[in-house]
Amino acid sequence: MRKRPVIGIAGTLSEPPVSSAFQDIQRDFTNEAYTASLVEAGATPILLPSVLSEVEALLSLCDGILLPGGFDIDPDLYAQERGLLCQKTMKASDLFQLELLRGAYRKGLPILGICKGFQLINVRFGGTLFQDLSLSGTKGSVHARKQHDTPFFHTVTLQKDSKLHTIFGSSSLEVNSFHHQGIDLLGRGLVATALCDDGFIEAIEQKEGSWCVGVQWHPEAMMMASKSMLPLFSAFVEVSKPL
Ligand SMILES: [Mn+2]
Repeated sequence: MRKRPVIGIAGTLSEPPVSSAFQDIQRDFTNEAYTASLVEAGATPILLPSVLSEVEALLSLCDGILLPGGFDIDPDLYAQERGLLCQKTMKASDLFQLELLRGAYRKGLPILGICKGFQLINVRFGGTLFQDLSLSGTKGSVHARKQHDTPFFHTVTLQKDSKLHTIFGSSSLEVNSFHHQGIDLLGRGLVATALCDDGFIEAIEQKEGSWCVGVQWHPEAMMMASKSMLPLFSAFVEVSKPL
């Protein structure tokens, strides 16, 4: 039997729920939307625990890396002071995920970044973020809703000659939006490949090295209701084929 590509999902550290008997022990988690989307696209997903010293060993198990959504990135990692509008951060998660990304890129492994993962790719290559979209000078309220149970969508325009344009065979997409931060300065070697009508960057690709794509929206959450985002996961899994 041919081996299915193994995709490592970076774990996210979080405080335990109130029901836990161990209130001082953090959890390291992913969610079923990521695992189900990867399985549907033909991969075997594995959860990579946030153990910084094991990054190289963890990477050796993987044919591709998925960087998931999560808390805000510690502004210290893009050389900014924390502002009042920056929300909860978990620097230990950021440092692990950044090291995973650095290692994956060095080894030429395909990388898919989602929401925080997309922002992390930008930070890895020296880019910066708006700590809140309201600080950008334009109206950023279109991108986030307080009630996370109400899916909110907007249109993005895909740039010609981008991987996303090829993957979807279309110049625009309807995507969900659950972010209060966004890319300000674009990192080295990155191209903005999807834009919202208000000018915010919604997807990026790295020009050189690994297949490295980041999207600001949550394709894995969209997969729970429709197959419209399956081409993205399928393209990622396809390039992650074991050698
Ligand atoms: Mn958005």
